Amino acid sequence: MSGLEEARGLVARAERIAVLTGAGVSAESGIPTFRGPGGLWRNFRPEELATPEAFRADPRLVWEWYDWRRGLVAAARPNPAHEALARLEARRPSTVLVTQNVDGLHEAAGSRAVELHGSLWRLRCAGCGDVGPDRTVPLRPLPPRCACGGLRRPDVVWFGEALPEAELGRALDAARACDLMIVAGTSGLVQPAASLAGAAAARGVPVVEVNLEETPGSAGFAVRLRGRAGEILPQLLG
Ligand code: BJW
Ligand code: ZN
Repeated sequence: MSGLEEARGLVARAERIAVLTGAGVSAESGIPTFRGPGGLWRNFRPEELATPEAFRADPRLVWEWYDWRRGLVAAARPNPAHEALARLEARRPSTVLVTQNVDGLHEAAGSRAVELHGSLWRLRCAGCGDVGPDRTVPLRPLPPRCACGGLRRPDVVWFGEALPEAELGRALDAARACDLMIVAGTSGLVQPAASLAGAAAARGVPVVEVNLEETPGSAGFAVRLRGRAGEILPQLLG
């Protein structure tokens, strides 16, 4: 039996599926992943830009990166991976889709994803904490300011910052309650998101990984499907 057939059997038998997605799921929409080829922007690594320290030191530089990414995403469309997951959710309402992505493409495909790392499309004032939607592309002037005079930042989770409590709670509940987990397009390097699949696997729950390559967690997963999420997920989920 091929890995794909085995995984399709797991999906057919599962009653509560949890899905964790990462940047690889949006790669086929033309959005660069963080690590690996194309993950660099002007020779900076994401770890050098996605931090509160980087924002304090040079808010304009950090905003130029986010403004560039907002432009890419605004011109992008959900791909067959997002669409297959949205169909799964519609067919099986017990499915919980958790994403590390901040691009909103799951939502654009019709999903109600739990956004663990926030959203590119909300701004938060670093001064007064006011949060609001903003889809302006390009955003000018950079960095944008709040009426209170404080700097606005993207409402995303940077390294060293806590994940939003409600979303993390829902993701942990899903990892504890699921009887199948699908992990797609994530390197599994960033915590605490990466630990969700390990937690499910430790309970004996089968984990199906969809990725172009091996990841540090691969060895503990029941089925490993190598290839593009936009090709594999539609075959896996029907
Ligand atoms: C395809 C494909 C195709 C490509 N088809 N596949 C425990 C141990 C060690 C460290 C820590 C720990 N706990 C916490 C930490 C520190 C840190 C961390 O994890 N560091 C590690 C790097 C070592 N974590 C944090 O700081 C987190 N905060 C925290 O824990 O706070 C604690 C706290 C509590 C209370 C008070 C205060 C603090 C926060 C992490 C935030 C991460 N933020 C970012 C940026 C978000 C905003 C933005 O987008 O700009 O999130 S970093 C970046 O990485 C982004 C992503 O969501 C995240 C994960 O990346 P992802 O999605 O996996 O992408 P890639 O590029 O890594 O991988 C793509 C994969 O796709 C690859 O495998 C490809 O092969 C594959 N692929 N094309 C299928 N077509
Ligand atoms: Zn403010």
